Amino acid sequence: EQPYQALNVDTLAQRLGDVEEVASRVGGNPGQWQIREVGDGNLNLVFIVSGSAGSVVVKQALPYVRMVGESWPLPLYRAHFEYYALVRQAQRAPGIAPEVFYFDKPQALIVMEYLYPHTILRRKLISGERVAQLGETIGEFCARMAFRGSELSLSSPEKKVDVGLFSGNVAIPAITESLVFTDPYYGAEMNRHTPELSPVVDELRRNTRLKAKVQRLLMKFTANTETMLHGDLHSGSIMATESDVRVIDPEFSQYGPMAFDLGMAVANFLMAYFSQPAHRQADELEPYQAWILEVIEACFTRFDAEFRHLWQTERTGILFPKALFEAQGNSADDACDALLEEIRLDALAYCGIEMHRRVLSLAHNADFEEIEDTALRAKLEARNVLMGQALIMEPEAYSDLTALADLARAYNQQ
Ligand code: SR1
Ligand code: MG
Repeated sequence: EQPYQALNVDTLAQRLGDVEEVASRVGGNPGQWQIREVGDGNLNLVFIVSGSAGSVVVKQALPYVRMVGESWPLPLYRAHFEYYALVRQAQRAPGIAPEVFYFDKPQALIVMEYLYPHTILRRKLISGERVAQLGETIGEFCARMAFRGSELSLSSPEKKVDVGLFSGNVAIPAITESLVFTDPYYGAEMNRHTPELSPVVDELRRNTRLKAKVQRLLMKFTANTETMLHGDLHSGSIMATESDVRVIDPEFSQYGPMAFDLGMAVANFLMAYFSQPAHRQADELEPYQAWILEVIEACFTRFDAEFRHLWQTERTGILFPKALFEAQGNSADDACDALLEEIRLDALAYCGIEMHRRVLSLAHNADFEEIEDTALRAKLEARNVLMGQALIMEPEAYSDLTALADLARAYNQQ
């Protein structure tokens, strides 16, 4: 077994050229493969490798956080949790995650399907492109993963063994615990924000009730192992064409609350919404923002519909067993509705937290980051921060989807 070595465009063909699972898909002489490093994420190396038979993606973990450098070490073992997550996603929500062709644990690398002509959803939203069935696909994906990774579906031993397996992944959840849930709400060292946003940030950080609510949500996030999460379902973890939607990059996968992925995805749609005035001409702005609100509504609606469907057709786990409710002819539909309402409220609160961290903590979103006029950026970020705060403080007021869209429209006018 070779010791770990980070790949580069010069060494990749020699390292992977005789791996049958790779060579057969790329084809031809490895010496003639075209290799590009395309990683623009925060953590890893990503290569596209092309030959006479086709292309694959090679993703390799680095032993440190790429966006910060070697001063922030990060264990390579995260790659095998990403691999486990991809395998589970393929089973629980077929056709959405990229197919895995090869995994090398010591080298922390995964060779997988090259998605083409898909591009990163965030870039599409910034440039005003529409994607058919976007909200529906993401809502359905979240519902399938939430339901089928839980003890509503899995047997108790299977679920517990999997929770045990994923509990070995300690470094990655720690990033989310600090960067997402804690840093935005105080002057943490790695934080940054647009200077003109300071008055809004100061006010937010004085809100003790808000901070307490966020910490309660963090408690839920760390202690609740309801289901296997994607863990980082932002618009950079979604690739799409105008008619196909795929979810990539589950390296933040862990067991956690059912509402988390849904909330994070919706937050990223809302950030796309609030940043649009900087990216669209006046005549395109209103219809495009209206489309994003439709995506959010579709996402929540499809999540509920798919979850209800699975509740009725696939409830084989220890939770809400059919015999318990149906022996006397009762149905458990009310229990499902109550659970969905709880998930909706938590998703809205997690959504608010993700809206905050992307403008206040370390890892920002291009949606706002690429707005060069900092005064305009701060104005749009303020709308986003204030809506996020409302969602955390009072999710019950916005669980109705019309109220949620009205709230976004109201902040968009401020
Ligand atoms: C140090 S990692 C920063 C962020 O990048 C990842 O994509 C996650 O969103 C993480 O919070
Ligand atoms: Mg990522």
